[in-house]
Amino acid sequence: GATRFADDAWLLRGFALDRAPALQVAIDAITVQAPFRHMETRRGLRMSVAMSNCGEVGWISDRRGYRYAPCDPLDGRPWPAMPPLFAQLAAEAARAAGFEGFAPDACLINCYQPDTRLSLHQDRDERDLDAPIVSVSLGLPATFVFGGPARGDRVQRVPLRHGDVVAWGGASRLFHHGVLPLADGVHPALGARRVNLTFRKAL
Ligand code: MD3
Ligand code: FE
Repeated sequence: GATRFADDAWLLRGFALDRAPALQVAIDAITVQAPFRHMETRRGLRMSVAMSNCGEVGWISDRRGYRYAPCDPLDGRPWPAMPPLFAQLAAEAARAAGFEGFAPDACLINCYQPDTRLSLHQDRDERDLDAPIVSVSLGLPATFVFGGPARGDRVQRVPLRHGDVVAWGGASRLFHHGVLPLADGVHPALGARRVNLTFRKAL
């Protein structure tokens, strides 16, 4: 079932579990074309999360800042297409959380290794802030931190495991969030890493 952990923020425990092997095959195919890489921030810091994308546009960061781009900057080719399996899962999860008609055009693929973290931030580079965001966790467990509209708001910690799906919309869409440093471990299917798919309507 779906658990609400904030206004318009829903945790769907194990929602993607039966599709995890197929998702993994698709992720492997995408990251042969568009390998995981550590992007640079505007300030020149290397992000500890390694990233790739599929879909019409992909999220990128470099010395010019953050944005969505139609092509992979590593080779100038379009990002791999979003597999129907991905788009279907994202739409189903959004519907289960009460967001009807979600059609993502971008999927950011984040790869965490032990010690990798994602510091508290907001996602505000998307044109349509009314569309929800859906995220799928695979591999090692992580602690998701979820705050509020202001950076200093108190945070809740949500443990995310292999196969969990979270959907955010409405009020919580612009809330601050992050991921605590990944603990050491080896996942039976994915090895020593966590892979997170984040589905967005960016255009
Ligand atoms: C909550 N990724 O890529 S899940 C990100 O686990 C990101 O890799 C995390 O935050 C991860 O930007 C968290 C996805 C997520 C994405 C957007 C959100 C959670 C969100 C926007 C608002 C609230
Ligand atoms: Fe985010």
